[in-house]
Amino acid sequence: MTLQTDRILVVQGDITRQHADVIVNAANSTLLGGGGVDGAIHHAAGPELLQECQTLGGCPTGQSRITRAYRLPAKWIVHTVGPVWLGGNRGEDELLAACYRSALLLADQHQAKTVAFPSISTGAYGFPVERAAQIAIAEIAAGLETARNLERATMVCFGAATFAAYQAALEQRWGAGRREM
Ligand code: AR6
Repeated sequence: MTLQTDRILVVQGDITRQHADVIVNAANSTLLGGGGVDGAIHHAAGPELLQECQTLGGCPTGQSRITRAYRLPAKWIVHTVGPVWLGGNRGEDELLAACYRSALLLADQHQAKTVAFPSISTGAYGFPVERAAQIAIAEIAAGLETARNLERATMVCFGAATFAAYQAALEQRWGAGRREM
């Protein structure tokens, strides 16, 4: 399933299978792996990814770091650290927006044309997915506008509920968009 405008695609699938110049990882501040999409990316990339991550010294919430992608069908992995949802009054919205901004900037600085995002913070970190989707789509749209190299971004949603939330956010921003099933 796909919903797309000219530069933003929302798909349902597994991000480790995406052929994009940059794949974004929803990491934690240690950058040393974990469960969810982080675990899937480390598993698919292979042990060299952890070795490189061990040299980075972690990453604060809202910021991003870049590594090679090893066995993934991508050139780079941008690891970003989403906020833990604490009720919505602890700067979570701004921190989540900062994740998308910093990830897009790093990808663009590395001459990426295409980038694939998972739904940052909406799994283990508990960020409400509808709210996260609005922030993600707004920041991706703004980031693509100012990018020098980036042409397209794909939101890769793991489940149907996540896909529906991002599809709704994209439709809300651009009307019906173009739907391809
Ligand atoms: N492809 C795309 N999306 C996926 C995949 C996949 N292969 N696997 C899971 N998701 P989460 P967070 C979705 O928990 O909330 C980790 O342990 C998942 O269904 O991976 O930012 C880190 O180390 C959900 O929609 O990330 C951190 O400690 C989305 O990815 C912590 O979890 C994000 O869920 C980060 O929590």
